[in-house]
Amino acid sequence: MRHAAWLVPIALACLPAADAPPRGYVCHRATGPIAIDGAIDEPAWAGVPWSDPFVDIEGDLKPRPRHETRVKMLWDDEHYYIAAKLDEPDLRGSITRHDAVIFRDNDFEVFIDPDGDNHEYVELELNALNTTWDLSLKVPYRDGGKADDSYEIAGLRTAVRLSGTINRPDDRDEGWSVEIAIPWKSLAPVAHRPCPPRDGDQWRVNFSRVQWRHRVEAGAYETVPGTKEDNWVWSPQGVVDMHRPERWGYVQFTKGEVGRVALAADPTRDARDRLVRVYEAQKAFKAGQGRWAATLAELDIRSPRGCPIDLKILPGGTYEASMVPTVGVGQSRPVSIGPDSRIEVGPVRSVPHFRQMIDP
Ligand SMILES: *[C@@H]1O[C@H](CO)[C@@H](O)[C@H](O)[C@H]1NC(C)=O
Ligand SMILES: CC(=O)N[C@H]1CO[C@H](CO)[C@@H](O)[C@@H]1O
Repeated sequence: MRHAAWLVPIALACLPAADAPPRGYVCHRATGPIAIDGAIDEPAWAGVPWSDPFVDIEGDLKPRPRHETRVKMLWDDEHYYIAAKLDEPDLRGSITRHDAVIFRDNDFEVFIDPDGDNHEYVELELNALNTTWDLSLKVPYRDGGKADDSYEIAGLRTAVRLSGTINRPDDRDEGWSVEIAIPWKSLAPVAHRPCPPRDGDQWRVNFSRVQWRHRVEAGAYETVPGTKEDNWVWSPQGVVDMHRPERWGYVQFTKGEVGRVALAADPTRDARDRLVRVYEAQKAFKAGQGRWAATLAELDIRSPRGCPIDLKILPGGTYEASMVPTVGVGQSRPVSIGPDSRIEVGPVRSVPHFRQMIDP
């Protein structure tokens, strides 16, 4: 029996998968100048909401972070501004060489994938000494990507303001704050979309804070040997891996006033979630069977009602999984993924006929 609802001649989104949505933030225009000095005290920041507090990278599976972290963002024609406030009773830092592996210290990290395709993204890490590491990746590590440390965010400005004393274990500190200005010009070559963004554009972004367990030896902080770092993040990844851009948050750039603009739901999100599952299942299947699965059944994945996932083995032995995330008459954009996890969103196309329902 077909449900009558499927005959309503309007576009219906497919039943979403159960994944928790990534975080979102509406990024407003700066209403005045921002001095990059680490103090988040300009009038332009005042009315701007803080993000949700950071959570463990694995999400609800893990306890809440010991110290709070939040970010704010703004933009203008020249820059993307990021401010962060990190509560921290024990300010410490040791790395002073630019482009060193900063997360060996406690740090703050920014990840930006402008076009949300999982490829070509930019990362910035800095510690409480304001030492930076900027890098870019063409492809995530999981797909064989390598960090390009020679990448420099041209014109980047960063500053750190300490509330307390650094590397002094005999007192209790309050924390550190960070201000960052990233020129749009520096991102334009990797953005593959308008940069600065247009009113309403959404970019995929995440923030992370690495925090090590420490002890005090001979009056100095040191990391407790054999301990792993904590990763506290804005948009939880579900696993200890920041390099899964599909789990990063949505930053929506707006020219509207604070409080008047709602975060728009990404109409491709459900398709993205489902296709990433196909990609992950294919990876596991290939590791076990030495070949890509040719059908969803082999992967034990079902299409959602009304929105078939199309899985094809391509000449050359790779695969493509794709989906048009709309049923009924309407406008939609086909979304696809392949073995390198790159997500492609095709041009808007109308969906003139009722799709045949796929009853699993
Ligand atoms: C931080 O580092 C940047 C770039 O190296 C420098 O221009 C800035 O003055 C530093 N300032 C503070 C306050 O951290
Ligand atoms: C937890 C995690 O994925 N951390 C990564 C942060 O980014 C650096 C640089 O790309 C990686 O080396 C870390 O593994």
